Amino acid sequence: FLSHPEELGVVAVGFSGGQCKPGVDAAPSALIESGLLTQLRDELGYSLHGHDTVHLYTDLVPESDPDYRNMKNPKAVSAVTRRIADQVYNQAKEGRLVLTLGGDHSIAIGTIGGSAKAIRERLGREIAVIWVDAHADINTPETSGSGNIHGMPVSFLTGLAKEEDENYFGWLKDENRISVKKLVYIGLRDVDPGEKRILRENGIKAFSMFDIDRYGIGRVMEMALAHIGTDTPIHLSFDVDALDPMWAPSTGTPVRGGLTLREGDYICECVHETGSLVAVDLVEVNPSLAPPNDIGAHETVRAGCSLVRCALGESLL
Ligand code: NNH
Ligand code: MN
Ligand code: MN
Ligand code: MN
Repeated sequence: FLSHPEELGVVAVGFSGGQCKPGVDAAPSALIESGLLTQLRDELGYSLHGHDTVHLYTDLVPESDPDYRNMKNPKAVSAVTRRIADQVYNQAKEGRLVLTLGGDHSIAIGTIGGSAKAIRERLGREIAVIWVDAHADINTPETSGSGNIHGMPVSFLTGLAKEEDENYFGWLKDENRISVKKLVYIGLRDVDPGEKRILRENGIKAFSMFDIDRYGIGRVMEMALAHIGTDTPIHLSFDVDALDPMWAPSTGTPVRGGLTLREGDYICECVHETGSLVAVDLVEVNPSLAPPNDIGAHETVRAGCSLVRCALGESLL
């Protein structure tokens, strides 16, 4: 699905407005400083585009941003994700693979919105999304208990949450949206009651940690990819909190009982192996949440780098 599979469009997004803990904005710099992009270039042979800037989008954050339909920082998240959608779209329309380094998971409104539109225009195809996360991030503004938009991106992207006003995600059009039928979750273990109802009522495919324990990650990946169907462009959105806090402690909402690093890497390797990957997000690394020393931050950044390298083909012999 890529006309230039060896070219990587990089979008480094230092944005934290989709949740309340500062620090997740520092993740792209931390990942880059630990050598991720140099490895992708020198060891995996990608030529990089757009990698010189870490975008902080401070110019897009309004002075006053009151809650709207229970959402926190709604104007800021809407404006920033709208800009990200353009950036990802511009890279994807060139036929490049797109890597976005977040930032909190609200940014997926932009990354998936942008790649869905580009792949539609370029190939006339709908993308599938593999969402790897401890959480389902499919609250509507009304079902959300927290009001944090990083818990809502999937509801806006699937059209389950609707809004007309351009300042509050009304800029999202059908061309940016994805189908609930082409969405697969892996790693879930902390799903809100309202989200469980949404998953059930819409027949959304989800592999929780229970399924991974029952079938093993090998079978789960077979089933997940079979659900999507071969020959479908894939956008992989990986929330580092899918990993067990043992491997990724430095994240805003760690949940015990998660994936091992090796299981996370395996998911990424399987997605790479399909040859259908068009975009990858790595989100929710927060280097400032690292008790009691910064070993946790270092380990989390290292785990994030490993996931990205696996998705981009490092394990191929
Ligand atoms: N479901 C909760 C909410 O809506 C938590 C979401 N937190 C995440 N999602 N880190 O990945 O706020
Ligand atoms: Mn080329
Ligand atoms: Mn998430
Ligand atoms: Mn999560």
